Amino acid sequence: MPKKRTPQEMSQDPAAQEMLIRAEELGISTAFSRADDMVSCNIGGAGMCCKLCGMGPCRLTKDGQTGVCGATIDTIQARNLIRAIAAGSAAHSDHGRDMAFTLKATANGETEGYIIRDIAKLRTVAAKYEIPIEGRAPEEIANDLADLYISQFGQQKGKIAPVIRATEKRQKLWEQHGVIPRGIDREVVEALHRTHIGDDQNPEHILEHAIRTALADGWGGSMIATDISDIIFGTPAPLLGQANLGVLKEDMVNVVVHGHEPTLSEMIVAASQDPEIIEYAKAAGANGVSLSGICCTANEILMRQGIPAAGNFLQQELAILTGSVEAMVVDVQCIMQALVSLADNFHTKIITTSPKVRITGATHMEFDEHRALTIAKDILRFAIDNYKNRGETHIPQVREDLVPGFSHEYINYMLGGSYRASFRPLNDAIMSGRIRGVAAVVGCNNPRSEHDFLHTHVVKELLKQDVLIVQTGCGAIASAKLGLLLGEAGLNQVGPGLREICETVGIPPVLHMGSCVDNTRILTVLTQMAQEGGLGDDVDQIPAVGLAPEWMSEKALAIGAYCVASGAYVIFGGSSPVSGMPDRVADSDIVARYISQGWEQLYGGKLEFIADPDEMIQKTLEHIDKKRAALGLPEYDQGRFGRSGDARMLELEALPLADRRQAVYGTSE
Ligand code: NFS
Repeated sequence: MPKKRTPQEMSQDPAAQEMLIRAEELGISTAFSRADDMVSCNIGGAGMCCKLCGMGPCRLTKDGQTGVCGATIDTIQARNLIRAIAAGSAAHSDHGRDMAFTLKATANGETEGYIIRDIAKLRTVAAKYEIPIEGRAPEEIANDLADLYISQFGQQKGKIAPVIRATEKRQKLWEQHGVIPRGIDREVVEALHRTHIGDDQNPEHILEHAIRTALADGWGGSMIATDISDIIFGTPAPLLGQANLGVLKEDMVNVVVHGHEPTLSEMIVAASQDPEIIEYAKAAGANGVSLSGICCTANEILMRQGIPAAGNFLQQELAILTGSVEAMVVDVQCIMQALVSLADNFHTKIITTSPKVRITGATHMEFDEHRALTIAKDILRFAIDNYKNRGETHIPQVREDLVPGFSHEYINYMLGGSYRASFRPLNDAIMSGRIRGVAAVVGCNNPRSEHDFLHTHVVKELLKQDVLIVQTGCGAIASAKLGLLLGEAGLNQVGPGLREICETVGIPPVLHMGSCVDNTRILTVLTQMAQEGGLGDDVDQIPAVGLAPEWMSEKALAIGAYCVASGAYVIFGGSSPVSGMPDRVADSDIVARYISQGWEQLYGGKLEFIADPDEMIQKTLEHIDKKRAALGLPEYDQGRFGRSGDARMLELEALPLADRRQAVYGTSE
């Protein structure tokens, strides 16, 4: 029998624990309990099961064994990995495609409720592709940009346009290795073609195409999604938000938006503030409509509107368990099918909205950007009508403030102000050793590990080592719940050098950069840091590491692969999909070795799966220090900093006057 965990072992979050206890009392299953009941398959989990044709499935468990067709374990693992990367790239990119269509429709006045909000970003992005901007209306520019972006998906030859935003050196490297994506859809289709029975069988050759497919995501679909979301909904800048289940309201109609695309959730935000809707809610006996988000759609509206996040991936079911949610409105990705049967125990309505996603038993109210505001209002009225059916509620009174909104544009601005915005101060801080390096801690939750623990353990330990943290996705929400996204955390939870920076610039030590498609903002930051000078001339030389401690989705693998191809060392926690035979020595695992040492030789970045969080931290610091040494930077020494700012003032204040004079002026006179 598998081990049954206690709520405290399932999650470190007190709000989640409270709801897990409630689930148990009510006899309702959750992803946590199902993970306990369902032992994962270690053959499939390690990528050693091939079910690509009807001669199998072939489960390879012994060294030297092959599938019916003769496929080796290495070929099978490579094929499974590229298929996952292709699916992840497809998901992100299809989101990007829909954003591009929305931009086109908005530019042509065909949408309802959308405007081009960030004209400056529109012009900046368009100018990168030499789309004329001078003397043109925003709509004309947006129309051209939308056409360019839409064409990236079906393009057959050449290079996808956004790769020109990488460093010169990186572009040459990709060119040399033949991995620049030709068209976004083309690379995904080719990944499927190559892995059909009887096609590409050389693991390294398969994995080179995995790189090209992932690049089509990171420097293609995802980057397009981020650009357009900023153009239509505004580029994020810091604001105040809240996170955790305690944001749900006892006296209001709670509507939780869950999924990924900002197109619908932003319209629901607008609709919820409409006087007509507020009146309708009041007539139903509520004090209005309270919106909150789950997963990446939460991050989209949190970053731009300060709409609270009810939680991350593993809290979607827990939100419903509060009994206080009138409607959970979902679009695409990371939506558990279990929501519908779970909601049957309460009054909650699950509303699917994407033409791509239906869940049996859910209410479908299809979204269409041409009638966006009308549909958003219909959805809200439907939720309000359900308020009268609310039964007993149990909302954990746990929530934390946070300051999200760190787009790369804002980071650039905050470091230098309007007139001298640049990454210079950040590079200087790394060069001097005040900041030891940068870590991006991103990605999912996974019920196989303690919810939020791996994310926040890694973050907290790295902060003490003066590593500046940037986060997106569910990882960012995990840290938010612990108050790590507040300025105060920059004073008392970090090493002395990083504290000086947080204090001077006035930032939290963990910068929330957005949703998972917004990992492209991290690519941009790293590229601009390389271009700024002093940290080498390409991303692979920067003392930086990417981590996905609680990964579970195929999208995470796509992100990992494009970050590697962009030059980053990427560490995944949990289990490895390419771990191979238990009795094989690690080095004979061709795929695991290739994505680490092989890719490092080619791209300067590598992908590794490390289950132990302390080993993740140690490898991160080693890598950062290795990169510092290679750049000839001073060795990191925590003792050199921290004697400035508020802490120093307090220290001086405690001294007798003469000693204070001595310390400040070098004389007691
Ligand atoms: Ni990204 Fe994982 Fe999903 Fe967002 Fe959360 S689970 S890979 S973080 S919500 S996509």
